[in-house]
Amino acid sequence: MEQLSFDPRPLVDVAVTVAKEAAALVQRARHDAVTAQVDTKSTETDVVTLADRASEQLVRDRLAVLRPGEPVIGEEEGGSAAVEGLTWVVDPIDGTVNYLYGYPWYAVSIAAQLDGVSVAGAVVEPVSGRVWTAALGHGSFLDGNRLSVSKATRLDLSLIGYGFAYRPERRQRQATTWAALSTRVRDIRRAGAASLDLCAVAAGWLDGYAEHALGRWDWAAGALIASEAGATVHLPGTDPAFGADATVAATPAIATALRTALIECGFANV
Ligand code: LIP
Repeated sequence: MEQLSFDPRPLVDVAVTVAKEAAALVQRARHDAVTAQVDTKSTETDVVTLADRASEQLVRDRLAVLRPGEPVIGEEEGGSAAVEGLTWVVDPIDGTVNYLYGYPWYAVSIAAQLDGVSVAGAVVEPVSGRVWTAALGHGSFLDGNRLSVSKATRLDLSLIGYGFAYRPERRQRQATTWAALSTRVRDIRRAGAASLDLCAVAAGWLDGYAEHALGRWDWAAGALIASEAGATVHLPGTDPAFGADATVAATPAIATALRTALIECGFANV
């Protein structure tokens, strides 16, 4: 993308304001949301809670006031597939299974994209209150502190985040890659919230991360936060060698080695 003709930082302020409100709702609603009927999506294990829907509605309502007329794509209600112009991309709870269990790695993720490219984003964790942000060309931050990726230089000493799709047949293939990769790195983490896994790369809590089949809402804010912290990031559809729908982020010094290892471990074929 060419240089932006506007300052994207005010969009970050909007994303933070709305994501904090949604995160507060998500946390208040947790007991009722997980004891009430939980619906399922692609499989019986792919859940959506009342709080996912309430959080997305809150975000849509608030954006309609703060940024009237701008389209919103959200995980639960969908939205225009067109991504031209300025569009808000919302995951009302990323890590819904973690939320269901009270495992604290979940977040509200809101990004602004221009013509499909993330220009501003916020990821807010309801449990810890951590606020991760980035604006294109202006760096990324955790609670206002500038982020920078890890200094890892060796893949065999790197900690790599990974993820699984919900469908068992695809998960089986992903597990094969996981097993092969596990012998070539320090260790692998599957923490269950893609937006936060990407933030973890930004903070140097992970040296790299790879997953297939994310929705746009899963990566829109986190991938910007990772790349603004210095990560090498491949978004779905940008590297055919990874297959059609892979998201990969890594600290630059291990990015080539991770790419090679993923390909050799069959990542492209999952
Ligand atoms: C989830 C991700 C998770 C990934 C799942 C799913 P949800 O998002 O963040 O890490 O592995 O496939 O997409 O459904 O909790 O918003």
